[in-house]
This record gives sequence, structure tokens and C-alpha cells, in this order.
Amino acid sequence: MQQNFGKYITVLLVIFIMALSGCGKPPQLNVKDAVLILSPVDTNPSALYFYVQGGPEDVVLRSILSPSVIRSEIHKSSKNDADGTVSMEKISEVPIPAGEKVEFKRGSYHGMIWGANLIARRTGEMEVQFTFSNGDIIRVMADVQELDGSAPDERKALGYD
Ligand SMILES: [Cu+2]
Repeated sequence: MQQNFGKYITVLLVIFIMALSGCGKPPQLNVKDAVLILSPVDTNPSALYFYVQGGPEDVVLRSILSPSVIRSEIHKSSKNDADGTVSMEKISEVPIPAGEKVEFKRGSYHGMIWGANLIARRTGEMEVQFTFSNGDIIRVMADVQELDGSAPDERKALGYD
């Protein structure tokens, strides 16, 4: 009995040390917290925010696609320090260093989406597909929200949320 208890403690200790050192599991390339913020003006593009968790190797994000939209691009906003204006440009790739978190947010990298369809607006979510240079394709469900964070107007009209 005493001996078994000793073994049990040893196993617990090994698990604990493995957890501390983070060994066993390499970082996994992933996309999290995707949310589409609908433009108040339907003909204007909406912004897609999310973050990419870098995996075991350096990769490049090459495209953002969704079956629920007409067009999607990767953009980067930057501020002109001289006059304080903010502008954005379309870019074709974003480096995702191994193990690092890259945020797509206001004033920085973001997805630009035209024509989010009625299904996305009524369900309050849509599938988005991210393609990386190593061949990984990651699909996530993005929340679809109005500018103030509430459910899309088309969903509210149905009596939800
Ligand atoms: Cu943009």
C-alpha cells in the first residue's frame, strides 16, 4: 500500500513537471475569436477581426474566404504620423511567426468583407476559411455583429437576441 502511494505521487509529479515545462504539445496553428463587425452602411465593407496563434513553424496567412460573402481581402491599416490620418491597403500575405500571436484588429491587420449575406445576418454567424503557406486550411465560425456588438438587425427582426 505504501509503495503504491509512492508510485502514485511519482506519476503526479512527472505530469506536473511536464505541464510546467509545456513539453509534449507543440504550439498549434489556430484562428480564434473571429467576429465580423457589420458596416452601418450596407454598401460599405465590414471588418473581420480575429487572432492567429502561430504553430510550430513560421507560416504566412495568404487568404481569407467565406461562402457567405461576395468578396474578402486582407488589409493593413496604418497611421500617417505626419498628419495623423489613417489609411489602409490591401495586402497579399501576413507573416505568422512560430508560436506567436498575431492580432487582426482595428488600426492594424484586418479582414475586409463585402456583401455578407442574409443567412449570415439572420443566424448571427458565418464560416470563414483561412489559408496558410504550409497548406493548412483552418475553418472557423465567426460571430456576426452590428457596430455596437449587438445581433445583426436582420436577426433582431426575427425576434432573436
Ligand atoms: Cu480594410
